[in-house]
Amino acid sequence: MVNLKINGREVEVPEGTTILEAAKKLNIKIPTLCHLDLHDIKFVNQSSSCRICVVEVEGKKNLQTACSTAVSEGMNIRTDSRRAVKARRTVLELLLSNHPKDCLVCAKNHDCELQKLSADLGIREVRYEGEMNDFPIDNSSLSIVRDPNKCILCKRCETMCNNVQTVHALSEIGRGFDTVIGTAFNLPMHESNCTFCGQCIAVCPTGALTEVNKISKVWKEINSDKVVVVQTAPAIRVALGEEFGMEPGTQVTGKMVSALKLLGFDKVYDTDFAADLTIMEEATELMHRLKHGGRLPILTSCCPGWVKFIEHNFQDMLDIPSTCKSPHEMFGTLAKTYLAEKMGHKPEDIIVVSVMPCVAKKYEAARPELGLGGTKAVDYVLTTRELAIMIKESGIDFANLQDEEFDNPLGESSGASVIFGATGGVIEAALRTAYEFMTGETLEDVEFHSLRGMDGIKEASVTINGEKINIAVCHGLGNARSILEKIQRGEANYHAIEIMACPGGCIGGGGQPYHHGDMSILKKRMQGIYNEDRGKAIRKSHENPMIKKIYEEYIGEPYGEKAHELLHTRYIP
Ligand code: HC1
Ligand code: SF4
Repeated sequence: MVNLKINGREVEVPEGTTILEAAKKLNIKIPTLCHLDLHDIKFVNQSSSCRICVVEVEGKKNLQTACSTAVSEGMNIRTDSRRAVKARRTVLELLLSNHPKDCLVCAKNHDCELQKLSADLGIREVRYEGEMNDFPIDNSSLSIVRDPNKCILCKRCETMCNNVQTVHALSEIGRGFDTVIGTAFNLPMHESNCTFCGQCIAVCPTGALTEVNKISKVWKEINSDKVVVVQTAPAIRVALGEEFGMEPGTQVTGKMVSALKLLGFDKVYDTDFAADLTIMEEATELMHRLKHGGRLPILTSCCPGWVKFIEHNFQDMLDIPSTCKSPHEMFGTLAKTYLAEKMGHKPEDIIVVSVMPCVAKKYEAARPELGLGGTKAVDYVLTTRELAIMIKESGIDFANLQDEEFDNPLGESSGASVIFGATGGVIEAALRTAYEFMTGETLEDVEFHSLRGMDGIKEASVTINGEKINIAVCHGLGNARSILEKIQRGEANYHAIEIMACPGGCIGGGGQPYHHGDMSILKKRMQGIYNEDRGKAIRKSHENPMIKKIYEEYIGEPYGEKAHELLHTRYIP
């Protein structure tokens, strides 16, 4: 252990602790911008590039960065000396001198850490006026807008993309004043190897990385003659409340439905219904592969960031993901076929809007192989944050709304579909159904706790009909890479693997309310998801009466001919 003094107070901490961490123990807050420690997923951005956290250390001529300087025995530190505070303010003013000051109209207004720090440090003027960068804005992709002029070179996105996701889409380019964080050869995002997972957006402290905004397009459709139907993903119902001051994990499903009806959507449906459908197809596909010696392991295919990752990086393995479309795409397909027929509309008269916790879904919706002839199955994707803006813009008092129910027939769902939103949930939901399909027996205990939680890779075995089925779950693309490499080396013996691009699964998606590095928020959302499952009368996808009905009325057999035509897809090397 190491003993030291901070601001005159003594503290004892383990060797290797940084000054920043030691100060936290004394409830002394040292401001940071570049630093981010998401220890639950072993992500630390310690680039020490912003220099905001400088402190005075007795005996050292220069100020030291608290985030990257380890404590030593007998250290005497002042975080609050005039010299340290003045230096911090100067660093901030220099950052602001080359920052577009369009906070009022910036997508990160109220969520920007640079803006908050300026307020916290009482900055009222920027004393330095000088040259400003004038980089082009990259809005080439369907998911992400990159504005290098707002980048403060903190490198959080670079660490997230390279170290956590192992995609290596972003890195520092150029020198000095002209430095930008960009793609290889500074290519537009849509020409790069970016998977559009959006995790760089989730950790960007400013408005340098944001989602492509579709709000005005959706308003236009709502106010047109078209029938505009909306579907909501499992993970948004435990996070949307945060935008209205509620605790993370609060279940706002009923209020969300009310709000969507007040916004003017003609019908409000649930992606969870389609998640149940996905389970019917995926569980049957697994059984088919087991019975007919098909290629194993089967990989879940509902996460578009993950699908893009495997398409880019493991082209020899494109025959192992399940061929199931993602639930919101299945929903879009059924909305423009089954529902259109039922409602007596032409497919082109129906507009499908998906509200998702994800920015990759925006890109996924435009994939041509997921379309229906000339029309897209899903026309627009909004993130949880965009929906919150629409609700605020309309003056809806969200917190005090009465609960309302989803419309039917595509609005009823089981608890199995809700847990899709948390890492491990898709495979847990599939097991609930596969077990009963394969054994013909009732699965009494539907909760598979070994598949839950924030561990990067989770494993479990389930014995079904005397056969041991080995399952793995991973979240975060770096974990996906290591498991796929294990399969390539022939060292893995799994039958089924769930893979989600975002740490935590969809609850931690790039379109969710910003967590600002507080991982307890993800855990609370996860808890909210499991609570919602526990509160459902039906907790197995195949027991959802609306699912039974749609197979009887329209689709026929799970994994049958019509199911293939409507609900399955292919992957593109
Ligand atoms: Fe997800 Fe899915 S769970 S991918 O994470 O399979 O986005 O919430 O909607 O489609 O159901 C996201 C969440 C979501 C799909 C489902
Ligand atoms: Fe990297 Fe994901 Fe951001 Fe693309 S969206 S740059 S893959 S972190």
